[in-house]
This record gives sequence, structure tokens and C-alpha cells, in this order.
Amino acid sequence: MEQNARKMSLSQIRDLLQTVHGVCDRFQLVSLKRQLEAGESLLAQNPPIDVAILGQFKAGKSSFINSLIGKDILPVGAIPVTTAITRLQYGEMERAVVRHFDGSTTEAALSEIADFNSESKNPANEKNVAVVDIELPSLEDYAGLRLVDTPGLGSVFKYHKSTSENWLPKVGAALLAVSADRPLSEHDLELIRELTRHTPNIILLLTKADLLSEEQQQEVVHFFKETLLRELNRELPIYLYSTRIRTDRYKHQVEAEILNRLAVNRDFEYRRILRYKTQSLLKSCLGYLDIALKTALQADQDRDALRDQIINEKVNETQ
Ligand SMILES: Nc1nc2c(ncn2[C@@H]2O[C@H](COP(=O)(O)OP(=O)(O)O)[C@@H](O)[C@H]2O)c(=O)[nH]1
Ligand SMILES: [Mg+2]
Repeated sequence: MEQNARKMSLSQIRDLLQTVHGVCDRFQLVSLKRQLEAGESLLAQNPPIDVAILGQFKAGKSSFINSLIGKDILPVGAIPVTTAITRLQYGEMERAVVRHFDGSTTEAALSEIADFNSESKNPANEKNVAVVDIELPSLEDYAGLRLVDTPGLGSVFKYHKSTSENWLPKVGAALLAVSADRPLSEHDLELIRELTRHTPNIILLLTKADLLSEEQQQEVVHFFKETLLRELNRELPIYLYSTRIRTDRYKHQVEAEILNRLAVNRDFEYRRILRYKTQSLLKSCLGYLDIALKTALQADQDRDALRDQIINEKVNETQ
């Protein structure tokens, strides 16, 4: 898919998205709506690349981001905590803006953001928070990227799952956090399959590496590789992380090999991601059209068969 996509120019992408938009309207393909909107707004706005941390609840996603930015800004905890998508990006001054579903915004101090994105202080997202945007001067090296913390999947809070899933079409690069004590579930594989529709950048992050000995870490990494090959026929980069031990070493590797690489090649990555999304959307759209065509042909055949049957019966009656 990527090889053909490399040839697509931005104006070709615009044309393709317009065509897909027309097809979606005409055939009411509502299931492609979010994907289409994500592609269109990516093309129109050229926003920062969203580097999302995804995965099961309590995998250590929020802790990982806090550790990367060197500040305990995001709420973490032993029970499912994160309720709303939270984006962190470079800004000249520290600030947080809460965006509500009705389009209104609230300015908040960084120390107050748990009031909006944690389950205990904003239960069932009763404050209707669509997204919390945080700006930090310390993210200057990664200007052009946006770190995205997401509510965990698989918890008793079903809307955490839908919040993250609905957001998925926007993903630029995905870091799938898998905790060392719960290595790779069917849910994780399902998420990788879904992510494959939205981004060419999927990276596995084995969190809480401190819970394993070095030998066990190797074993788990080996298990990940084998499972991905067997189940998805894919290889994905795998990184280890711990907020407890050897954090500097893990952090340096993630910064150098993931974040810096994306930040330095930001414009190239932006186009690559946009092309990938367009190509994927096109593929889904053609898939739907193919089904619609087959259904229509089948209906034609059924009608012809019925007509033949009626004619035969009439012929038999007159004989
Ligand atoms: N042992 C260990 N525990 C961690 C690590 N990172 C996070 N945790 C713990 O895992 C729990 C869930 O963390 P959190 O960041 O809220 O997970 P999230 O739901 O994926 O955002 C918390 O109790 C953290 O203290 C780590 O590197 N090692
Ligand atoms: Mg969290």
C-alpha cells in the first residue's frame, strides 16, 4: 500500500478525498465518516503529528508521558484514571485549555487538569470534555509533534474505550503500551489491526519493564515478535520502558529513535501519514462499493430467476 501511496501528490490526495466524500454521501457510508473527517482536517490544517499512547487501562500510559516530560502533570493511579483525550505540545508558556463538546473552552492551571481528565473528578465525563490541550515550553525539541494521552481500553468504563476508539482515525504515530505483567492480549492485537487502517507508524512499548528480570524481558520481547508474526504477519519495533529503574536509559532511546526521528522529518512524516490514511480510506471505500455492487448484481439475478420462474409457470399453465 505504501509504495503506491508514495507517488500521490497533495493535490491528488485532495481530489481522492473529495471523490471518497462524494461516494460516502451518495451511498451513506456513515462508518467511514470519522476516517474521512480525519483525513480532510489533516490535509486542511497541517496540524502537529499526533503521537498517541494507546493500550489497556493501567498499562502505564499517563506515567510514561509524565516521565518523558519530566513532570507529574497527568493523573495516574491504580484504578482506571484517564477519562479524556489529553494532548501535550510545545508552547511558549505553560497553559492548559479544556475543549468541550459544545465548542466552548475553559482555561485551566496545569495543577487543575485532573478536574477535567480524571475519572474521580470528572466522573463519566459529566463536564463534557472533548479534549484537554496542554502547552509546555519544555517540548520545544518536539515542536511539530503532539503527545496524546488516551483513556485506557478494556476497563469497566465502556466510554473510555469508545473515547479512544473514536479518536483513532486522527492518530499520526501510535505507541501501544503493553504492561510487562500482562503481555499482549487479543485486545492489543485487535487494536493493532485497527491502527493498521490509520497509520504506518505503530510501535510497541513494553511498560513496567522493572517487573521483569533482564532474561524475562528478552523472553517477553521474543514472545511479542513471534505472536505478531503468527497473528498479524508483521514485525513492529519494540521498546522497553520503566518509570522506576533505568528510566534515563529507556527515555533516551525513546527520544532519540522515536520522537526526534519524527520531529526532524516532520514534513516528510506528515505527507507519509496523510497518504497512508488516504490510501486506506480509498481501500475501505472500494470495499464497500464492491459489496454494494455484488448485492445489486445478486438482486438482479434473483429478479431474473423469479421472472423465468413466472414465465415457466405461465407456459405450463397454458399447455
Ligand atoms: N512497576 C511499575 N509500575 C508503573 C510503571 N509505570 C506506571 N506504573 C504504575 O501503573 C499504574 C497505572 O499507571 P497509569 O499511568 O495511570 O496507567 P494508564 O491507565 O495506562 O494511564 C500506576 O499505579 C503506576 O504507578 C512502571 O514503569 N513500573
Ligand atoms: Mg492514564
